[in-house]
Amino acid sequence: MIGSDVFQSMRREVLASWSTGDEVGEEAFEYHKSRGDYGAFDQRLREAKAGGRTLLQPRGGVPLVKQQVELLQFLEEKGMADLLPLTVDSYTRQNRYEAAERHLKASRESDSAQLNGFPVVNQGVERSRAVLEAVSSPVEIRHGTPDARLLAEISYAAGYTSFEGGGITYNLPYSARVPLERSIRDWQYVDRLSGYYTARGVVINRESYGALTGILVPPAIVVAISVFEALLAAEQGVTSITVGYGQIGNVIQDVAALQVLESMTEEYLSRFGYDEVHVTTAFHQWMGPFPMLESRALSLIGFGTLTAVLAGATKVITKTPHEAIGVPTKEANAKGLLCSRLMVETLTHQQPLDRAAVDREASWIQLAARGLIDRSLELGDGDFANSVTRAFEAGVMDLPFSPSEYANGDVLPIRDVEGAVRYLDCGGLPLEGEFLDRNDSLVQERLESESGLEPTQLIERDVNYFIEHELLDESERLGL
Ligand code: 8ZB
Repeated sequence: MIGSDVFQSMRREVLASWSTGDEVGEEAFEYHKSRGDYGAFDQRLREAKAGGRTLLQPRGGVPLVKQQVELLQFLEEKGMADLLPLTVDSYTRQNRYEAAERHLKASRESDSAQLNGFPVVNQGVERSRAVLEAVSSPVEIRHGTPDARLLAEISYAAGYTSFEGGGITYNLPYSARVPLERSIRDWQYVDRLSGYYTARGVVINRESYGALTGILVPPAIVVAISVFEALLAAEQGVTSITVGYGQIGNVIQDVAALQVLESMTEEYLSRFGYDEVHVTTAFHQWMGPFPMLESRALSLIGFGTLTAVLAGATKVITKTPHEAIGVPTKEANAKGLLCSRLMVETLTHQQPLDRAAVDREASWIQLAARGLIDRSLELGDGDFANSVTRAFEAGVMDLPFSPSEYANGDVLPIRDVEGAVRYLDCGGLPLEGEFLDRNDSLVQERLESESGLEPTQLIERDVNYFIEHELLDESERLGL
């Protein structure tokens, strides 16, 4: 854990990096207590998990307070969201506060959205509080920021008690040239800050962005990365951790993956003595290319929720029928929520799956993930941050389709005939023996089933899994 003196001197530096940093101080704790919020987000997650219920959470962010309030109230009242988001704009994610300021000003002058999210740092503590105070559900800060130190400071001071991201999952899918070593260090600060609030009675929920690059990420890779982000967070005093997973589209594999994600995160936390950490799961509806056609988009949204409920996910991050187009209107956003809600209402407490098939798939994922994690731990000489940086350097950990220089990108995923993700090439991942034998025969079966196509064409088809139909049928793009 970062030592107390070092941490306090780091804080002074971070808070001095933009004017609104001045608004952060001791008063923050008084504020949380005055609202009676000692970790409302964590509380809601705990209740859901204990009751075997799956919560629904949309994304959503616009630059101005008034519109952000309208959006969140709409999602809460009309969309019946259980948990709310505050999605932060892209300039803030890049620490470009001057650019965010210009566009915030332009948004105010034109009374329209000139940013793709709410610029928490520029808006500062008071205005960020006004958003939180206008709704009754807990709100999470969602973004995609390799260096989120100041963003976390302003967010926690403003009263928010859940914060997405991590040193691996908010770097590798988002940045080309940010060294892992640096993003991990900056996120250790965020986790330390979260632990500091937690120790003072305000539990901060930290969510890892397990959807990663969004498409065809082999489950074992998601599990290994999530376990390390959980360990890194726990090491800094975080006690509420949500691990995430992005839908692949094969129900058995998705259910197995989410269950392994949860159980292995708990297992490794406990192995290193972090028994007090409470683990919950987030299931992301399909993060890849989305249908343009509303009927197909809603079907895919429902399919994702169905899978999440069968998997026992604590929450689902919902998509909208505008996904293929851009930032959704509040009405489209509510449609995604209501479409999802039907699945939650209907399927909770049903278990129509072939349990033996789920367990078989789960044990393969576990075997592979364990190989990645244990080999990485060996490389780190007892330091989790070193484990991760060295593992990615060596290719023992890897991420397909990452824009980052710090992931080799040697792993090539491909679907098997049932749509589950396998390895066409497993790069430097330490996978061997029966795991590879089974993998290779499933891949071979797929290659033979579509023998007219090159492997790269098959992968392209796998990425476009849910829009293939539209690519073929021109009429569907006409908005029918
Ligand atoms: C990596 C996350 C991407 C997803 C959505 C995208 C996509 C981004 C906003 C938003 C609602 C926003 N997203 N910014 N959704 N409001 N300001 O995050 O559409 O689904």
